[in-house]
Amino acid sequence: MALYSIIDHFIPLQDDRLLEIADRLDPKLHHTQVLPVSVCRADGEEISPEKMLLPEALPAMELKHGESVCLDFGDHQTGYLTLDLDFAGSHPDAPAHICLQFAEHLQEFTENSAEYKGWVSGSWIQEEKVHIDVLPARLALPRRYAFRYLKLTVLDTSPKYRLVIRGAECDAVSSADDTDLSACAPADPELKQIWKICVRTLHDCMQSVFEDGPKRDRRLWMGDLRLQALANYCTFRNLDLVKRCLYLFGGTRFPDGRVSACLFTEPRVEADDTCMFDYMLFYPVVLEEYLAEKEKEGADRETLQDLYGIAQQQIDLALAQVDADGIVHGDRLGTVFIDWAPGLNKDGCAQAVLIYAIDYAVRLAVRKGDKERAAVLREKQALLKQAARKVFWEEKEQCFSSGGQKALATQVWMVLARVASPEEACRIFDRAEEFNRECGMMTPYMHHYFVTALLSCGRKEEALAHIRWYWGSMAKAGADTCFETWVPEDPKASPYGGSVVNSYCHAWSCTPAYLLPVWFPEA
Ligand code: RAM
Repeated sequence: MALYSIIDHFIPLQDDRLLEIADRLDPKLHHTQVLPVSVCRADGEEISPEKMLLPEALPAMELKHGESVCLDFGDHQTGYLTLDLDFAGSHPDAPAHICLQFAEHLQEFTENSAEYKGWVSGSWIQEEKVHIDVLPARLALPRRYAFRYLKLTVLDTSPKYRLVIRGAECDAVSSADDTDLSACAPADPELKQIWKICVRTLHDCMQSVFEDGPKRDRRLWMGDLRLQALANYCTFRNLDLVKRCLYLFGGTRFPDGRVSACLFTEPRVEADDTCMFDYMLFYPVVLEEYLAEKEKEGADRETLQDLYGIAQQQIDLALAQVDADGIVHGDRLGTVFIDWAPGLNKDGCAQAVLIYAIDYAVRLAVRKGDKERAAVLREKQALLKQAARKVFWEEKEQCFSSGGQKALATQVWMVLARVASPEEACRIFDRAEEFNRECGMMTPYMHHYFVTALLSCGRKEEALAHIRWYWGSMAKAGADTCFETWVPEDPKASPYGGSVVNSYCHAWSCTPAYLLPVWFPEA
């Protein structure tokens, strides 16, 4: 189901002072030159690691009409490609027409982009057709790509010559500095592999903002930012990048003050005309977590001063949607994300996210010395909890149900919001499988919250087992970086109507880089 809104003549509210501060925090990008580590012919055959040869073999692979090669750059890269092209045979009497396909995961080469008819634009598919009129040529592609593999197919040359690739390089970019990596990898080999792909994911998504994915949508989303910031605190510790993102979200908002679900930074900073109830509520969460982290290096009163009002406003705007019965009903919720699981009823989750976000707004109020606000919020939160209990708790069934559905996501968010007592919460997860069958989870984003809900009721072993199983199955499926959506029993699942637009390096999926060091330092 499409999840965006289109508002005619949308003019975001703009705060130039906040945007100037964000601009001053624009990070320097680090450049690394990456060469292919192996190559192989790929003429219609399946590409497999066993067929790969050393890159020195590349120039000898002269390509005629319809022939292809695949280059492997050794790991996931976010960057710019340059190719040195030449010819063998007679002087070229016609242009070389080539097709370049970039893949983060080999599975992408098995897709037919022409067949894609989903709701997310097919223009994200990383495929280019280029004419080269004069050879030899140095072809520097202007677009930034996210890839490990490159497939080059000759659509046509002429019978008089063959295309030769003398060299290829990627100018990989990231604002994360590997030398700043403060975290240590877990000793356990399986967890170490998971941690490694998570860190690589975050690294490749850290650009001038925390991008959701460098393949798609390449922009800053609030829900994603929350999880990226957590992983960043345990790895690259670029606190200024989190601060920049908070100022960006604060500096361009909906005219009524709501924080947008995502924003653009090019050609100028501008809020997207999509707002999501849960995402807007993560603003106070990210701000509070940033300030708590920053405190370890010395307090940041300025950021608190600048953004406190905006954070509290998100709660107030959400509270304004609460009905007399203490519930934010579906018709007043607007768009809610939570997860891509098809058919998920999100009403209960949304109510729970509001209760959860108030915890952070209270902490912000305490930090600010705003006792009155803290007291008001606590009161409101208690009412919201009571109402949630009344409407969503099924006494007989001892679980939560939303719109008649007992989805796992609803249990997770209600537990995180502490609408269930600790004993009830713990018992709920004895039946996780039952709720999963009723309506399961589709994204690593939601799986993260499942793991934290398990941890919140002391089910530590299960939380670790879940990380091993879920992220481990991604690693076994050949992930160099974490996938955007992942259903182990249905690897091609996509919320978009075709997995060809799925992102295979998506930062909201990298949270074991936070969960493992914080919760399992002994692992
Ligand atoms: C997807 C993006 C992003 C997510 C939104 C809700 O399109 O990939 O990561 O935050 O949906």
